[in-house]
Amino acid sequence: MIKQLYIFILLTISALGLSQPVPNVEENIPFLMTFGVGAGTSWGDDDFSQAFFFLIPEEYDEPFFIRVFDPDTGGKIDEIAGEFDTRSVYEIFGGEGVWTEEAAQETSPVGNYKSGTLLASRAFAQNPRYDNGWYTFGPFNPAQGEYVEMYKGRIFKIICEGVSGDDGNMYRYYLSTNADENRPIEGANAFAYEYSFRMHNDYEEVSHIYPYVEEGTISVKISNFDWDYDGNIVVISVARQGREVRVSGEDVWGEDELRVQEEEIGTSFDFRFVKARPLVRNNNVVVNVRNQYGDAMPFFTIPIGGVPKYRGEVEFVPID
Ligand SMILES: [Ca+2]
Ligand SMILES: [Ca+2]
Ligand SMILES: [Ca+2]
Repeated sequence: MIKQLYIFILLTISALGLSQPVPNVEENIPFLMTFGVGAGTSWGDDDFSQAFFFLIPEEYDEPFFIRVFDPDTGGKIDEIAGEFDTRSVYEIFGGEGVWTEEAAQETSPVGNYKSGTLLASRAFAQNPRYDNGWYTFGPFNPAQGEYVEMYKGRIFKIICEGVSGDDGNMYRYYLSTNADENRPIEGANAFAYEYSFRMHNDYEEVSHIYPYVEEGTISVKISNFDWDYDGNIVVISVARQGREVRVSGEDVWGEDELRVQEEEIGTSFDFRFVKARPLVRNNNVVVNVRNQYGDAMPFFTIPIGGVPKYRGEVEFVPID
């Protein structure tokens, strides 16, 4: 019954989920951020590696592409340290174990996190050809992914790592049916167990991530790295109007724990990243969430169950 309900929810989203940029529009995150291994962690990236999963619905059987915006490190968009000398490698995996391998569902690049079959890879340094533009991986065949019954679809993984240099690589993804332009796959989604991203340089802009609360979740531990005291991180849910979470300073982790309420099961949290005034510029931050067993929880770019809205206090009207 629970599984059926879950699938129903996924299908409901499928009907709505027509856009597939990563990060997605609702997240309002300008860029993913991965630094070269030579950078100090005080720049805001704890491990120089970012893994993302793409979920292709089982009904979709055409070729698809994974497009990367600004894959290089150089030019206007990226974060320079001295001179641009960073190489980033993107690797795309499919096949058995790409997601089911335990290390793949962790938040650090440790053990067999590059599980599955390597389908494509490419390194980028400073490259004006791809600066402020797209590079396309593929075509891929959906059958190359790992089939996961619970998600009624096939999973692929892309890992971006800064293998040398000390600059920050900012980039985005798009899961597309087309090699030359961004055309979404209906019903597809993307998720990660840790987000390493760049905040806006505008305090009016609020970024979001949407961790999904599975059945059996009792409490969640929210960890954020190198927040630089840039305003507040606030949790909204169907049962929460806005609970502030302990935030981190420079080059350290901040942690906080929330008890999950019954109504929150089977919905997504809305973690809001609200910037400080005066403006904190070029802030990079890393976030992950774990349940009471210590398992990392997925953030879906298209929030499961939609963007959660606080349902408000229930009013009891006495009956005379
Ligand atoms: Ca450099
Ligand atoms: Ca870049
Ligand atoms: Ca930071």
